[in-house]
Parts: sequence; structure tokens; C-alpha cells
Amino acid sequence: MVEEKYMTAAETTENKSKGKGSDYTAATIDVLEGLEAVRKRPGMYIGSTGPRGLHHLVYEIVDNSVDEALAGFCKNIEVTINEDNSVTVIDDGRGIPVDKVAKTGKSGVETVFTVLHAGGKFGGGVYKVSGGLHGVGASVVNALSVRLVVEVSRDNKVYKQEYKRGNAVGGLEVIGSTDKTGTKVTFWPDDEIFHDVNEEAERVHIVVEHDTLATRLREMSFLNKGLRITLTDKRSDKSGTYYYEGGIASYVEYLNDTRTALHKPPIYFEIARDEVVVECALQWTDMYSESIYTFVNNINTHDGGTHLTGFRNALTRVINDYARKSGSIKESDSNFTGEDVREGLTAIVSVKVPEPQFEGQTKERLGNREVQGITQSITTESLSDWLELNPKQSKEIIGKAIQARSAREAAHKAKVLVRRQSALENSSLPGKLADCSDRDPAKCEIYLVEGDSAGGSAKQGRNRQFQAILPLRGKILNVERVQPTRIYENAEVQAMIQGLGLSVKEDDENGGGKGSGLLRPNAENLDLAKLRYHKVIIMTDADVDGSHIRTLLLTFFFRYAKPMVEQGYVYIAQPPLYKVEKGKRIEYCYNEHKLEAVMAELGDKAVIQRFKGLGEMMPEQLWETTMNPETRTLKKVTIEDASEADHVFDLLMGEAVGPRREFIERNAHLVGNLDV
Ligand code: 28F
Repeated sequence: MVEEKYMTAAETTENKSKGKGSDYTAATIDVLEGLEAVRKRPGMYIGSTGPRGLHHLVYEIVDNSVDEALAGFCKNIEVTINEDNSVTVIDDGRGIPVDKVAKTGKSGVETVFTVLHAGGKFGGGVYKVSGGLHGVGASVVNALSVRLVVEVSRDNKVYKQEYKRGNAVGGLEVIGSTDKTGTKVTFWPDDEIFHDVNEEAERVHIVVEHDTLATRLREMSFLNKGLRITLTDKRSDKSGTYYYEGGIASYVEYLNDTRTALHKPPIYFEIARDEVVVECALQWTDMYSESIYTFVNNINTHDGGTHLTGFRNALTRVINDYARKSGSIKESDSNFTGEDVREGLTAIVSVKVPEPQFEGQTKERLGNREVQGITQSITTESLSDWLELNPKQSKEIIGKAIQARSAREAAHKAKVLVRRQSALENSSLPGKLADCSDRDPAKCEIYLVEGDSAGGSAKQGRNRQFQAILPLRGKILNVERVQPTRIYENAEVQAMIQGLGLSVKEDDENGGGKGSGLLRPNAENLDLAKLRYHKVIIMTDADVDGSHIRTLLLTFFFRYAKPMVEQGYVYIAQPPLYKVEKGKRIEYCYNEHKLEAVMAELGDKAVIQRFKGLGEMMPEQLWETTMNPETRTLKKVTIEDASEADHVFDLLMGEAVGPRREFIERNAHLVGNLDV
């Protein structure tokens, strides 16, 4: 079964950096061993040698420029993807120091580009993006580049040094004079390291993608207000400038641009305490889900941490206190839960911490205990002041929390969910689920198939030992726009919840009460131990309808079962688009590119069949091409950037027809094959 897998080229190529003979200082040996280690196991330093790892190289170099901005010396960063797929980054910071660094006996420039983690150890701004665990530093980029050229402008001179696969090919030379300061780096990623493996297990070269960089660079400019970042793609002449005076308040407005805000502008505050800077932007909308993104020194902490805990504690406390003090809720009324006050909230919490401690498997959770109290006290003071000063808008916000609380309590009282929960418990499975015979979830997979005809051929084509089929009728509920409790009323969603065995852990703090089983947006207490299949495979037609239902399903999983996506349980089946036949030869083509190649090979005598829908395929064809683990390709759904995914779904699901129409037209390829 082919899943996403990248070979580390270094495992296939002897490392060429080993020099022969001449004397090495300790530092030189350290450098050689460091660079060799990077080329031997690049995945250890940049995560993977696939597209994500390749883009990581760009982020490492840009992060060094952002460090200069954080230190207050850089205002502009230019990123260019050149025609030959090399990348150039230019900043107008102070320019990397050129004098000798005592520790390494090399110039500051050579230190930054040849000593591992140099960026972190050698000064620079107080809050280092690249200095953190996430920043492996520019030396890793250098080691994984077939060539790298750095030019430094400072002290009225332009200095230049060149490297090949991390090794300096000359000294730091003065090549000119200037009255500017700054640093310019161009690097050519080493395609011995970065390549993809396609269906035919052939190596295909991977290149930097404009849109991928644009998302991260836009986020960087939101996080660093006043920093101008331009991106130019010389291969397509696409270019964009990201510059937000409003910083994360503009970020919140960007995320909410397809929603109806309850107050304008977003609430914003930035306060420093004990060397920690807490910067927050909040805006409530008419949505039912919450979107809170947190950052430490510009690093996205997807798993939250002490800053998020402090923020959420303050939010719940302040909203409850204000609601009572302003008489919006009576003494006898119950308190709002955290979920109630966060319903419809979009917020960015961005803290700057001198010595951040990251925890968790992916090091994306902040551990510093002191930051919780600092964030909590700053948020309490700032939010209380804002509520006092904006009584009209505060009333809107409290009104939303009141709605959320009553919906939760109504659902709880109605016991609708408890009945549902007992139904789940005695596992009365939906009628149309064609279950598999194996009972071990780890071995089982379920196909969510659109329409009864495709469901029929999937049931016939499958291996009933470990493959279950759940046909889903037409457009399932658009979960984006309804009260969380109403999703259970939708037969399709309920069949899926029961079929998959989705439920929350008993003692959920959301006040749904014992055994409420309430599946709410952003459920963190999803009980994956009860999941009945460890592969949930979305199999829809390759047309716009199919991609719409796939997007609805993905929205449901993102909003109500995010851990399922994060832990890699959700997949998208890849049915073939064409069948090409010539004599005995049959070829299935999964994309236009492959079709062209096969047609070129077989010539125009070949007969092409375009599969418009899964239902057109014979059951054994469907098995052979799309369901047989030996021959199929499954695309694992990963959350590359929840905020982007959030935004994409919002555009697709939101009520703002204009932006959606424009988005679908601009991204037909994306919507057609939504892969986030
Ligand atoms: C396009 C990539 O890498 N910009 C950088 C600086 C500035 C300083 C610095 C960098 C000091 C001795 C290591 C300057 N003046 N853009 C970049 N701009 N690194 S990287 O210092 C790094 C250490 O060697 C800098 C005073 N302090 C720091």
C-alpha cells in the first residue's frame, strides 16, 4: 500500500563531504561531522525530505531575517523563487557580523552557515524564532543545498561567501561598497536529498510552491506588525506583498472575513510583564465553532500550552464576572462553561518568551509555568477594561454565551444525547452500514461512500473481512452553520457517528453532564479508544459534487473530531479517472499527466474510458484500482495549517456567497481534490 513516503537520499549516497588528509582544527572537524550528520539523516533536522522539508529550508532562512525584525533592526524581507527553483531571501537588518567569533575561530557569517544551531547560541534578538528548538539554523539549509551564496552589507562594504553542500569554497571576500546594511542569501536545494516517489516508484523532483510559502509568509507578517514581506515567483511572475500595521488584529479580521462579527474592530492588547510579552486579538462572530491559534516567538504552538491555559481561564472568569455584574445573568443562573464563552470566538494569542520550553511529541506545546499566570493576569485586566468601556458590544458577546449555555442545557435536559449515547453504547449500528467481520479496529477500515450505486459496487468489490462500507446520501448537513447539538438530528451525521463509534470521554468538562456524549466543536476529549476502524476512508466521485461532500465530511472531522485527523485516521481514496485499453493492455490513469504519458506510449488506437462516477465501475475494477491495499493509493488527511483549512472550509461553507464563488473559481483544482 503506497502512502506518503520519502526516501532519505543520504541513505543511498555516500556522504561526499569527507575530506582527505589536510590538518583539521577541532572546530573544522565539528563542522564536518555536523554537516555530515545532517546529510546522513536530513529527516532528523527538517522532519522529512518531501515537500514539507523542502519548504522548511525557506522558513529557516526567513526566520533569521524575522529575528532581526524581532530585534528591531529589519523592516523589509524579500523572498524570490528563481527560474531555476533556487530561492533568494534578502533583509535590511544589520547584516551578519563579519569579524571572528571567538568560539569558532570563524567569521560570524561562516559561523552562522557552518556551525549547527549557530543562530541560537550566538546572540541576535532576545526572542529567537530560529534559536528555539524549531530553528535548526541556517547551517542545516546550507548542508542540504547543492550551493549557497551569502552577501552581507555592513560597515559600507559588501561581503560574499559561497558554499557547496555546506562546505565553504572560499573565504569571505569584499566584493563592493554600499551605504546599506542587510543580508542576502540564495540557495539551491539539493535534489539528491529532496525528491518525491510517484506511483511508478520513480523519483520525481520536488520544487518550492508559491502558495505554500505565501501562507506562511502571510502568517509571519500578521505576527510581526509593520514588517513588510514580499514574495515573487519568477517562474510564474506571481508576486505579493504582506504588510499589516494591525498585526494579529488584522489576522483575526482575515480569518473572519467570511463570517459576521459581533463587534468591530477586534479586541486587541499587547502588554509586557517580567520579560514576557503577551499580545492578543479576539473577535466573536455568529459561528458556533471556536478558532484560537497560539504562537510563541512566532512559532505556531498547535498543541497550545500554558499561554493558552492562562488565556482561556481568564476569558471564562472575566465573561462570567462581567455578565453577573452587568445584570445580564441572574444570581441563580449557572455559570458559563469555557465552551460557552468561546463559542464563535476567533482569537490569536502570541507571546514572546526569552527561554521557551516546548513539550509534547511534536514540541508544539509551551511548558513554561510562569507564562500561564502572566497571560492570565494580563488577559483578565485587559479584557475587563474593554468590556467596561464597550457595554453595547459586550452585551452582544454575553448574549452569544447565553445562547450557547441554553442550547447545551436544553440538549442535556432533553436527554436526546443521552438516548443517543445509550444507542451508541448498545452499538445499534445504522442499517445501511455493511460491517466487516474482523473486530479489531486496528485491522479494519470503513469507506464512507457517496450515493447508493457506488455504495453497492463498493459492498460487492470489498474484502468483507476488514472493509466496511457506509453509503451516505447526497449532501450531508453543512455542520458549519448549525448549533452543535443539532448535528445529531441529521440522519447521515448520526449514522456516521454511530458507525464510526465516535463518542467523548465520560467526564467531559463541557458541562454536557455525565454520559452526555455531547460531541461539540473542538472536542478535545474525543474517545478514540472506541473508534471502530483505524482507517476512515472518504470515497467520493471525482466531480464537483463529490468534492463538495468530501469537503463537508472533512469539515465535520475538523470541527467535531479533530484528534482523528491529527492522529492520521482519516484518508481519501484515489479512484482512477481514466481506463485506457489497447489489445490486452489495460492502464488505469489517476491524473491527466499520467493519461498523457500512457496515450503517448500506446498511440491513438487506444480506447479511453472516463470514469465519471464510482458507480460506473465494475466491483472488481473498484477493488483492483481503489480498495485493494496492495494496489491502491490512499491520501492521508493531515492538518497542514488548521487556520488555512479553517479558512478554506469557511469560504466553502460560509454564507458569504461572493467570497465562496470567487474562491472556488480560483481554486477549482483545490476544491476538486481538496487535500489539506
Ligand atoms: C536572508 C537571511 O540571516 N539575517 C541575519 C543577522 C544579524 C546578526 C546576526 C544574523 C552574531 C555572530 C552569529 C548583527 N549585528 N537573513 C539573515 N541577520 N545574525 S542572520 O548575528 C548572529 C550571530 O555570529 C547580528 C549584531 N548582532 C547580531
